[in-house]
Amino acid sequence: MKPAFRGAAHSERVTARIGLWLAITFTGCFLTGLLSHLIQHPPGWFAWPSRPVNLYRVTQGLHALSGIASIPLLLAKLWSVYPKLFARPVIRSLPHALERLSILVLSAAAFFELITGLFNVAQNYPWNFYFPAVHYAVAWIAIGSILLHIAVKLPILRRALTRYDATDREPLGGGLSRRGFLRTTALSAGVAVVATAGATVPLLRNVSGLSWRSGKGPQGVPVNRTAAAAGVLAAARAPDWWLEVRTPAGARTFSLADLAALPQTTAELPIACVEGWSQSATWTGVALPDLLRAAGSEPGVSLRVTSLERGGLYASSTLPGEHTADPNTLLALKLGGDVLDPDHGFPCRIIAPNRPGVLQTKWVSTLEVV
Ligand SMILES: Nc1nc2c(c(=O)[nH]1)N[C@H]1C(S)=C(S)[C@@H](COP(=O)(O)O)O[C@H]1N2
Ligand SMILES: [Mo]
Repeated sequence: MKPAFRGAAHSERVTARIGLWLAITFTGCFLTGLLSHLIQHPPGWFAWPSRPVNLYRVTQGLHALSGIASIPLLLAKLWSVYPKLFARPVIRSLPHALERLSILVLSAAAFFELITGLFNVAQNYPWNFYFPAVHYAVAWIAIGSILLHIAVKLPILRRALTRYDATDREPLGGGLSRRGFLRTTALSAGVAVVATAGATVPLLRNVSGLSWRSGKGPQGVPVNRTAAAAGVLAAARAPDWWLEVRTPAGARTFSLADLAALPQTTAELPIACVEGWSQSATWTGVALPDLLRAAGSEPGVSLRVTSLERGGLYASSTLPGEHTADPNTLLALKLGGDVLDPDHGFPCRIIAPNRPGVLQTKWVSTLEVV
């Protein structure tokens, strides 16, 4: 046998330990991803509260960071078992063949999820399929094959994780002990997380070399899609812009001056992008309950929000009753005390507590009770 294959990395005990860590990060990533999916495509039985204000910010931050931590862990796990992947004969029996096939599916699905997620976080959209739909579908394949894999490996897991073994500390072929390899793996995962966490954890902003766009952008807040890219600059600046609010009581229109004349509410609220970055800011505008009353409706109704933007994936959203009843859900006119920058949604944009960024519709033109 080649000496490298006897190295510390390739013992059953190391594989099982890293497997356990991966199971934890993957499960966390799956559950937070599932939650994000439910919030964006809520089935009838599902309701997402508007408080605590920062809850989605935390769950989606965990989604991106547990995914990032999983990348070095998955690579270490594959390195740990890779001699086995080249064992001969390739197929020993039918169960053995099925097990190998399931590992192939598992690795492919896991890599697909981590890599597409990473590209999405980096805001590169090199694909021509609709990322969230595919990322969501493959997540079920990944989690299903992981559960199957754990069930098959349970006897090995029990053996490898429960028994104390003094040789874990001894240097093996390659000079590293099993413990040493595990420590290096954990450290890589930790560095990957700290290097990117500044995108959502304010305290880490200055140490996260790789954190993508925190604090950058007009008015100190990152921009996801600019007014120019959305093709709304002219319509947003049109002097005869008005907002239309359609309720069962009829349609009412509000000019920018009408909106400014309504009671104004100021709230500290985050934009929490599905990509994992988030940032709090001070927003001022008309609280949705006030606006609904001014338009002749009661708060607590579902509202369809439509943007001036034509045809973008995020050009409209639905605000559920929990949010239209919340006095901190704003049709924002100001950011940090100044009129909204066109890139942040001038003349007005939705900013609601505890919501994914994709649903914080910018350049609003119509609100309709549904
Ligand atoms: N009309 C419209 N609204 C939109 C978007 C968009 O592309 N079009 N992007 C959304 C996304 S994905 C995010 S994260 C937030 C970002 O808001 P910001 O650019 O003001 O930071 O706006 C949301 N509102
Ligand atoms: Mo976003």
